[in-house]
Amino acid sequence: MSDPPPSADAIRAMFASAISDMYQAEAPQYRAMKALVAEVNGRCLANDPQLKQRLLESGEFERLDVERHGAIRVGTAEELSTLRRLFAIMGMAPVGYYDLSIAGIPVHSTAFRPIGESAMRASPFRIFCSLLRPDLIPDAQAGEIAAKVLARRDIFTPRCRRLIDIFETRSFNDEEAREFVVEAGKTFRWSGQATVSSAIYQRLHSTHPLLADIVCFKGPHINHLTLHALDIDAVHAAMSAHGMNPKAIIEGPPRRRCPILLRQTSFKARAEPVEFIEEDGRRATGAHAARFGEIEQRGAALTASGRALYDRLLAEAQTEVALATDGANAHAFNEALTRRFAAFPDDDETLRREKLAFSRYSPVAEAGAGETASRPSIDDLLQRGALRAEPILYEDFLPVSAAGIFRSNLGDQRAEQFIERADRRAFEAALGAPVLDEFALYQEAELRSLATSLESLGLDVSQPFDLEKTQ
Ligand code: OOG
Ligand code: NI
Repeated sequence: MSDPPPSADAIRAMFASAISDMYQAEAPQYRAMKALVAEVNGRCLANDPQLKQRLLESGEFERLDVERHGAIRVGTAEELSTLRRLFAIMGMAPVGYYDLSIAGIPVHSTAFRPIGESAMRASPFRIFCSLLRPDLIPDAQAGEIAAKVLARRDIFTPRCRRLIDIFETRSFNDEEAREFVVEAGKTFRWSGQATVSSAIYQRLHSTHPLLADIVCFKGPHINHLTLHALDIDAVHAAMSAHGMNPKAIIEGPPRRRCPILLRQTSFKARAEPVEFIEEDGRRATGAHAARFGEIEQRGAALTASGRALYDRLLAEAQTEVALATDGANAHAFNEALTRRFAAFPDDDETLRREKLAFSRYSPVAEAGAGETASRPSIDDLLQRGALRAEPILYEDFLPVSAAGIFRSNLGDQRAEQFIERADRRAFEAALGAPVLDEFALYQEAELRSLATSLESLGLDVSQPFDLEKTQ
């Protein structure tokens, strides 16, 4: 009898760990940040025994120092669609379409991520993946140079391509899975060796810094990894003292009692030495800033109406205080943000009842359903203690936040040009598949948890429960 093939979850966990080791070796500042996050997380746990208990129960405790995501940027449709096939091997599907043109950044993106609670528990690693949009490059000649340089490279090793082909006909054995992790990892490593001359680099960099980062190197190096901070404000505040240059603000909602969506911040990318190959074959040294480290803290997934409220309040805060590119007025911005978000309910029960956030329901066995002469409502069951609701965690990203992360790490000092030009169809054509709708995933998870709960309480769910009436 042969062993069962390694699961997608197991391959993803192996890959995440290999990428973490690789990036820590490549970027010492990231390693230092990882130590700082561990120290602050340790302090949070020591100060709050209940928090530790909750993390132990949810299985989160053991994976606390495991990276939540990383990010890469690619140049062509072929690179993106091959990545889709590569990530599929690790159970990572493209979820969401992010339009970064809203902030004058010439890419659009998706997140390759595991689907479902148990996969997320097994290994929460995601890759935020952006594709260059030549149509948003204002300088046609620079666009042509970029296309020519990109056409010359293959970001995958021949063996990696072969393994992807094999996987599409049958599953891997253990040895192939291990080999795949090594070969796939090579696509994402850093090489200080540019593939172009300093003149071409300068030409592309002055058109847009992102263009140089995407085009001038052998492949889509990891540009950051992201750790889970139990207290993101505390880590952010401690960064400077530990020799890191933090972003001025934490992107996302303000600090709240009941966290929603995603808060994230980073230390800024530092220039590192690179070597160019000049036209005459000589080497020239230069510098390139692209790689940084990020922390995140997640909260409840919002429904479409919750999200609309979030987007509105954030836009209002941004209108009230336009954040300076150097972040000098961060304090005023944070105050405006907090003021605006006072309008966002800050307790789980209101978020649930007003359908601003998605909930996961679970039955309380001891309570039972009680006498159920008439069909009880969800609210009845919750009140009676037969049913429990907790927020579903947001597992995706936020375009405005992502744009803020991009901008502060590109050294992009230009004023934002708002030219909203989403093109999801072009992105999906390049990807070779539709992206999944994150709202539909959360909705499904909510409904499934409710159906399972009602069933285990012995309530009749053969007819669909009237959600409108009962919530
Ligand atoms: C990606 C920035 C977006 C996030 O966490 O929102 C991102 C990039 O800089 O390539 O990773
Ligand atoms: Ni990120």
